[in-house]
Amino acid sequence: MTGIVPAPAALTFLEHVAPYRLAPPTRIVAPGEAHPIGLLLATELRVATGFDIPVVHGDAGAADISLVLNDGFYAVEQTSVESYTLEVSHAGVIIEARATAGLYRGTRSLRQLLPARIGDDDHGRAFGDDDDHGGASGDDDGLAFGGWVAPAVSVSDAPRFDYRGAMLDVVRHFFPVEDVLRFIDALALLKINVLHLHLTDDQGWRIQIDSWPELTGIGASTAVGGARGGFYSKSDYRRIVDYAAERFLTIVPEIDLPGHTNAALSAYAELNHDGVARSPYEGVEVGFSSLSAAPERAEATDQFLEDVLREVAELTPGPWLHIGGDESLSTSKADYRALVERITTTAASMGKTVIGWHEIGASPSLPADTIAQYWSYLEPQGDAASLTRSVVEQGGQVIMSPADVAYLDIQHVGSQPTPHGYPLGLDWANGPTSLDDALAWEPTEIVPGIAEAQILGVEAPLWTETACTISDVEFLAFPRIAAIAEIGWSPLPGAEGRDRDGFVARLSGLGAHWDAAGTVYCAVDGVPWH
Ligand code: TNX
Repeated sequence: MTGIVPAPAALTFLEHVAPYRLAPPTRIVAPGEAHPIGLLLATELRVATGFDIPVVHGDAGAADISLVLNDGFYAVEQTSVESYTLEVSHAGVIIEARATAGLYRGTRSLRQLLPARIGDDDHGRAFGDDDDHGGASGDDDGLAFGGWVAPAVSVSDAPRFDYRGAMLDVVRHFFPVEDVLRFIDALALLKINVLHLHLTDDQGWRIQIDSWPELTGIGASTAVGGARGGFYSKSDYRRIVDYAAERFLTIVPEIDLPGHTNAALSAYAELNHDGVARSPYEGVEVGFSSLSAAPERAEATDQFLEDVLREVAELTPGPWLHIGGDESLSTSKADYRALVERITTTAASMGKTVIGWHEIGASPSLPADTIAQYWSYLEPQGDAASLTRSVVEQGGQVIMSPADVAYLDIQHVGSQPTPHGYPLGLDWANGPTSLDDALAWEPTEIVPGIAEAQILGVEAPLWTETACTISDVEFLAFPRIAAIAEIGWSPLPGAEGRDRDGFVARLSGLGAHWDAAGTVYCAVDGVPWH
């Protein structure tokens, strides 16, 4: 079925209106600030169609795709910069928004309304003699399969939450820049607007820091199980940030502190409480490493925090800096509080809003606007709820990542053994996690006392202890991340609950897009995949 994931706030199929047909002399009309988005869309549409699709500044003509920026425009009476309307008919396509972010989101909806093969960049596979794929650039002028047709629709759309994230752990296994860019494209199709990169942990340090060169010199060489290490140079990292920004995603860098720091502790002896450098670590245990709160280490530790957080903030045009704070199980409570205060104060002094895993609520002196990332279960475990509330009571907000439904690294239900011989993923967090689990939760119903206004958004983290390649990452992420995107973007469900059947039907259409784009996904039961 043709449809859009995540479900738009309002969508009407115009049954009595003829569909849109993308064919020469279609142009993209994108004046002013809309122009880069027009260029990006044209680049995508040219690949599979082979059409020229010029991008022009002037006025829209018949059958053009028109991107209209309009300051005074509000879709569905929302103020979000991501809101947009999309009108598709035989007369052309008009995407209108008050900001460039909204225009870009509108192009993602258009992509999903067009035939899936619009995302196929592999001409050899798609346009060879394989009948199933018959194609655009053969002797049939590209229309043998019915053409590049999109149904006539009227969409008026805006997100429910401002923050809709995915997290990729690039430490336990390292993923080169090209892999990350590929992942960003797949996230953008789902209107995900944040990619949180977990850049440091016990097993590796993945971001160049000029003033502490051994962080990568020594700390980047390892990964889980002896896999190849690696790190992003500053120019690598800027490429990721820029590529994401063009697609209206913000990169949130995470430097995990004060625990999960064995890689730093192996690179610099002076950060250790006993002044002795730790050995590199390639296992998957957590909770054994910590920065030192001892007075004799204060000078080195404070310099480290200042330099690292400054250099990372300088690479970060976005508003957020994630300082970790999770599972500091070998840090005493008093030391944890003291260290988190120093870490968050330093991060905030870089002009950034601090994000930390919900444990940071143990600190009573968090900077204004600090954000807790909740990672306990739908049924909060231990003191997770009170720690999260503590952050909110100090004036902060919450990102919801309940591990039993939003963690992408947990095994899929019924997933088949992989070529590695084991089902991918971990099995804690009440796993395996089904697609229904990922869809059937409501962010406001988890932590008592935390309501819509205190929730910045949702995020689906993907830890990579078992994910060795980007195909493994994609297999774990898709399709469950589409459910998280739906929760983050689509309107609060009414009394009858979320439209599960509609989601499944739309997801089956999206699967065809993933097939065409070569995005790996787990063909979970219960979805009529093509
Ligand atoms: C817990 S959840 C962690 C990570 C692990 C993950 C495995 C959280 C904030 N920390 O260090 O990779 O479990 O699922």
